[in-house]
Amino acid sequence: MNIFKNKVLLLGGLLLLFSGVFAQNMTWPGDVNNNGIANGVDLIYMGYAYGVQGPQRPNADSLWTSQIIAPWQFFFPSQQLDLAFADTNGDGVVDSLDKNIIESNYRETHLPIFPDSSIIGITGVDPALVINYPANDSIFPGSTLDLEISLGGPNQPVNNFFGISFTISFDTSLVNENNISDVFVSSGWVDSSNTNLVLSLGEVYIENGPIVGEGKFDVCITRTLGTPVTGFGQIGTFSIVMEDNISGKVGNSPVDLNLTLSNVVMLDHNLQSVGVVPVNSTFTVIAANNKQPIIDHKIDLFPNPTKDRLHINTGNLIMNKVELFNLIGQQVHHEIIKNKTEHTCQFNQTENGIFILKIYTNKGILVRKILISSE
Ligand SMILES: [Ca+2]
Ligand SMILES: [Ca+2]
Repeated sequence: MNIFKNKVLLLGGLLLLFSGVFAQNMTWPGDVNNNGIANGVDLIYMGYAYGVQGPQRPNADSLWTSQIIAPWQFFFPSQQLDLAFADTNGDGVVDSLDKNIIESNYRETHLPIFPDSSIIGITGVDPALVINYPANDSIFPGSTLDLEISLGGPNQPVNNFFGISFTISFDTSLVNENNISDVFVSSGWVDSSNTNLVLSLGEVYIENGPIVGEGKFDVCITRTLGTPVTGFGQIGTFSIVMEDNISGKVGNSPVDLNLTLSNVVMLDHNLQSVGVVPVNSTFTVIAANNKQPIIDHKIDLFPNPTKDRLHINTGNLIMNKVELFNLIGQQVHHEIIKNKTEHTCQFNQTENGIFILKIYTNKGILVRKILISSE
C-alpha cells in the first residue's frame, strides 16, 4: 500500500516536474512575454530582444499553437523567460518579421492569462499620456484628424523610457473603424539620434464589451536593443476619419468625440512597469455640414462697421460656429462656439472691405454682410 502510494507520489512529482519544464519551453507565437495573450506589450518584449540570434525552433509554425522552443540560454530581465520567445516565427533571429506574427495572432489567448502590469501614475508627478489634435480645425462628418501621441512634459519627463502600449476606445458611429492609419513613430527624443530602430503597432478591433458599437485601437511604440531614453513630448502620430453620416445621427447639434485611454502599460529598460497618467480627450464634432438650410431671423450684430471685434446676439438660436469670407469666397476667419446665444468674435483681419459672415445655429445658417474698416 505504502509502496504503491510512494510510486504514485513519485510519478506525480515527475509529471509535475516534467510539465513544469515542458511549460517553460512551450511558446505560443506572438505571446513573447508568455502571459497568455498576444498584444502590444509583446512588441515591447520583442524590441528588447531585437537583433539577438539563437537556435531555430524545430518545426516552427506561425499559427497560434503551442510549440517547443530550442532554448537560447539568454533571458529577459528578472524572470526565467528565454529570449527565444521573441523569435515568434522561429527562424533563429529576432527581427521585423517577428512583429508580423504578433500582428497575425493579435489578441489570441491561451490559459492561464496573467494580465500585463499597468501602473496608473499620480497626476502632476508622473508623465501624462495625451492624444492631441494640433491642427485644432473644425471637425465635420468626413473630416480626417491627424492626431499626435504625447508623453510627459518638462516637469514630468519620462525616465528610462523603453516602450508603451495602450488602448484607445472610440464610438464607431462617429469614427470610421475601417479608416484608421498605422502608428508612425515621431523623430525626436523617443528615437534619439535615429541610431536605434523604433517599432510601432496599431491594431483596430471591436470588442464584445458592455458598450455596443465601441471600437478599440491598440497602440504600441517601443525602442529596441535594450537601450532606454529620457525625455518628453511627441512620440508618434496616427490619423482617424470621421463617419460621413453623423448629422443623420445627432441632428444639428455639435457632438463630443471622446477618445478614452485604458490598458496603459509603460516599461523601462528593465521591462519594469512604471507609472503613467492617461488623459482622455474630447473633441467637438460639428454635426451639420453645409446641408443646413439658410434661414432668416432677427439678430443683433455690433459694431458694424467694425475695426476688429464683432458682438453677435442670436436671441433664441444656439450658435455652433462662425465663419467669415471675403467677397471672392476665401475663408478669413472661423471659430467653434459651443451652445451659446451670444458671442464676441475677434477678427485678425488686415484687409478692409465687405465680408460675408455665416453663423451656424441649431436652426440653420444665418448670412450677414459686415464692413471691416481700420479707420
Ligand atoms: Ca503577452
Ligand atoms: Ca524571427
